[in-house]
Amino acid sequence: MTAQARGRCRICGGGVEEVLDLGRQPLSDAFRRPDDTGPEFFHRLAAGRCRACTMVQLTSEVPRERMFHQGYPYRSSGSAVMREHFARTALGYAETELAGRDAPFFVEIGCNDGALLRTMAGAGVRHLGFEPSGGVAAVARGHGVNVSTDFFEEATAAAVRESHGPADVIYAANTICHLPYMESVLRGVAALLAPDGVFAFEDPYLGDILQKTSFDQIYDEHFFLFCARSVRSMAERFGFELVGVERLPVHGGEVRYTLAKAGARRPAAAVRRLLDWEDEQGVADPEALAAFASAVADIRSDLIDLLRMLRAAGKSVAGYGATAKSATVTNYCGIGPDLVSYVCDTTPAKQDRVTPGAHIPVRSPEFFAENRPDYALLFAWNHADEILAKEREFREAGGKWITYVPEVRVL
Ligand code: DWN
Ligand code: SAH
Ligand code: ZN
Repeated sequence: MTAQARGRCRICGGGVEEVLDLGRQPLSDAFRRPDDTGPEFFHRLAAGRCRACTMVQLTSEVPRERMFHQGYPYRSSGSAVMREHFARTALGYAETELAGRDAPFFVEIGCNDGALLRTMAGAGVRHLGFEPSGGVAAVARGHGVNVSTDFFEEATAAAVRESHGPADVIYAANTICHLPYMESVLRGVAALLAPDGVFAFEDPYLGDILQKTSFDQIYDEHFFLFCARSVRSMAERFGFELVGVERLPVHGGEVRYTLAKAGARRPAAAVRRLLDWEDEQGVADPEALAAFASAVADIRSDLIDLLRMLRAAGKSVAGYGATAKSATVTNYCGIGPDLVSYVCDTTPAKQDRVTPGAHIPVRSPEFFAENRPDYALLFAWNHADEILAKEREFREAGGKWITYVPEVRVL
């Protein structure tokens, strides 16, 4: 199985024009054993824009089983802020959409370790999570969450409609943008969703990505970069209507889109406001994307210059957070263990491995405490508040943080 180059939009079949080439990249979550000398999978990572529907998307596709499997390492519950965000999200639906319904049914696509559904389980709400990555699905089950390890798509969604009846809410966080086979997914949603139900999903927002030049939101798993305009067009194509949008501060800026079956609900005023704002800003315009691509190249040279200068001055640098995003940064910029000697991360399945492509060793936070570098490169910049608060001592002892979002800076 190799990556499939397409050149055609995965939503509407229109022509896709490449806007940013991020070069040869590994699978962003394929952390390797240090002694593994076997071949490593690489693909060419590039983003493009559909001339017809404006959807920004990767120009080639990695087979889903290569990314999402038993050993998929990412755990949603690794951040206290995200645990809180998901608990609040679950309670919000329990108190609004689900309240007053007879035996309501809540479905989550990509429930991972159950960060959100454990609250539903705890509240006794009928629920089901789809999670094909078996390792994290088992963690969710350990928290009392009902999980199917099928990939959500038309056939698997229809089967759940048969066995469980319609869903009142279908929710997904950081998952819908991972699914190139969108037609099948939205047919599945149409089959499973109750006539007056809602389908809501939160994903990194193109408007924020452009504003912050956060090009590391582009990697194999993130197939689409959504904005309100492209999501509205996608929704309408498959018999839905975009009825709600909400900007969220998590993961560097996301939008929660709410879709309903066409004609079932009145769109909130916020939808028009965000669409107008996107028009004013030119969020999905080719010019904005060209400016983004040139800002990305500037960040690469600034970051490499800084790291080389620090090495020449005899300073030590470690990475903080072995994120999927950091695979794009290290492999695009050519950052290896010579410039960043290790990366510290709390995830057990990443520790004592090396990062994809760049092969930087991953170590525990305890190792970081005992082997303090002069500088820490914040790969998990989206969790900056949480991390800087918990690592206050690093700074107090003279340690410095480096970030590259929205520009290369020493904090
Ligand atoms: O969309 C996706 C998002 C939700 O999660 C997936 N495709 C893959 C993954 O992307 P990521 O790896 O870039 O996500 P995070 O949440 O930025 O990853 C943070 C990493 O940093 C994790 O490996 C955990 C680690 N971490 C840490 O070591 N100490 C995180 C925090 C908050 C910490 O204090
Ligand atoms: N919702 C979590 C996890 C996001 S990572 C959070 O926001 O933190 C994306 C998750 O989607 C992974 O756990 C992956 O295994 C899962 N996934 C990928 N394809 C899927 C599909 N077709 N159906 C359901 N889950 C899927
Ligand atoms: Zn299109």
